[in-house]
Amino acid sequence: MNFDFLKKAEEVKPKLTAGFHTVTGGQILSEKETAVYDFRTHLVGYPKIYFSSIGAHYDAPALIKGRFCETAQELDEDTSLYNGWISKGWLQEEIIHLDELPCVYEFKRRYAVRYIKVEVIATSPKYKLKIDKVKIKSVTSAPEQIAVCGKDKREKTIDKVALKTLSECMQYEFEDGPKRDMRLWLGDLRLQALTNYQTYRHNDLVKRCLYLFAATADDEGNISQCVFTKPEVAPDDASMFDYSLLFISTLYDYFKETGDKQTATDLLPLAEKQIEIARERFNGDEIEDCARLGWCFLDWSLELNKQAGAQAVYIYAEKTLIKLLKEFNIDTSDYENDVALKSAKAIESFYDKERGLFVSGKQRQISYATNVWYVLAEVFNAKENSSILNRLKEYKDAVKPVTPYMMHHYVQALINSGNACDGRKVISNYWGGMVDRGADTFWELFNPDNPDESPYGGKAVHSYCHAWSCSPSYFLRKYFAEK
Ligand code: RAM
Repeated sequence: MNFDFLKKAEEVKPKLTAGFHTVTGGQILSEKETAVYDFRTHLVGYPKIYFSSIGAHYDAPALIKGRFCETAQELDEDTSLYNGWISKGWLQEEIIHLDELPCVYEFKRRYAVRYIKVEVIATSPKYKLKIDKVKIKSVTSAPEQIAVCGKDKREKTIDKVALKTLSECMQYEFEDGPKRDMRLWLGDLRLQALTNYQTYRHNDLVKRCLYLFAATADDEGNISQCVFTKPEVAPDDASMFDYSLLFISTLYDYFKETGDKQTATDLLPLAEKQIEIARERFNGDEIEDCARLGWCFLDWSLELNKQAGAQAVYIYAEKTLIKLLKEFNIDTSDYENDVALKSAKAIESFYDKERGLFVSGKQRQISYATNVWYVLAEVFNAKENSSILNRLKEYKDAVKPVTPYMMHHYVQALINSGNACDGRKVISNYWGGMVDRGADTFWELFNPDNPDESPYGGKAVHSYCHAWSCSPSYFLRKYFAEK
């Protein structure tokens, strides 16, 4: 642990501000009956329920199940059927005893919630349970809400939902999702930071997160994929090829936004280290093809081959490192030679001339993820990149994005290659598709072609307020603001 960096992270730890929300009750419930309380918007915070009894003096504890749902669809889900590989521990539900009535039951856990469903498992024949009211104390480190933007009602709604998504994920760190995993992930941070610069401008929170990743890098300089902060700051024991490299871009973006030379100087050596570490995954100038789930992220599609895309992220990150080093007048010739070699090899190994698309792995798989990252890496010029994206759209068997994270990169690739109008349409169709389905905040996963898709083996653990989906607010302000 680098304690100097940890100290710098803690120095800018934010304070949370609280909001108070109440839904009035009055429902009288017998065994097996349920009541649902709707807070009319998504909240992150601590619920409490005011209970009393009706009838004779209570002669047995009441046994209650509370369920906390981010969306209306979740209310009808049978969570007992969930058997996926992500822990059931993330299910937002609790069974509690009420030994004394009346009482105010305060839930200890922080919940991401719009609806609270209360189910009475047991009372006794002598009494019924009354729910008088339900309250939530919400928390965030986002400053005051800011004005929405957009050219029409649909865009304004998308922006409002995106702003809400970001502010709900702004806690002591930029969390990936307040339901799950409630912690700092690098890929999510990068998009949150970009959106933050256009909106809340809570730049110290980005600084804190950069230092948390730097503080927890191991002795070789490996940056972890995510950082825990409770009970104390600690790295996850795994890294992902692309996320570690994107530390460089996150630092570069932060520096360009703030001009904070001290932070950039502190963290530059670690940024360089990410390229050095990533180079170990190359045979000559070609990246290895690894089968291990999670070695490189790109997207949550389980069929996605990551080989070619990983090389594109490497080129993208190395080019960003060159820009960062140039800001400090540091020699970049080694990196420039390397970028040229890796780009040439990528074209030789992964570019299918007949199809005019990049392919990945032994199966020569064509995907959005691979091609989008080559567009972002600017291995070809904008005109050719634009043609690649057009051909990709026509290629019906291409592996499609399943997360707003990948869709962010698709929109950025469209904008960078001169197709901003198409990018804007994607925002309207894709993020708007979630709004059409009732989203108060944007989701972790959304595949309009297969809404039930889950890489986790079940939707019960899905997060419906997920950091990496906040970037419409970045695009709408940075590229489409009405001037
Ligand atoms: C999910 C997390 C996070 C993401 C990783 C790769 O489980 O929620 O958002 O960055 O996967």
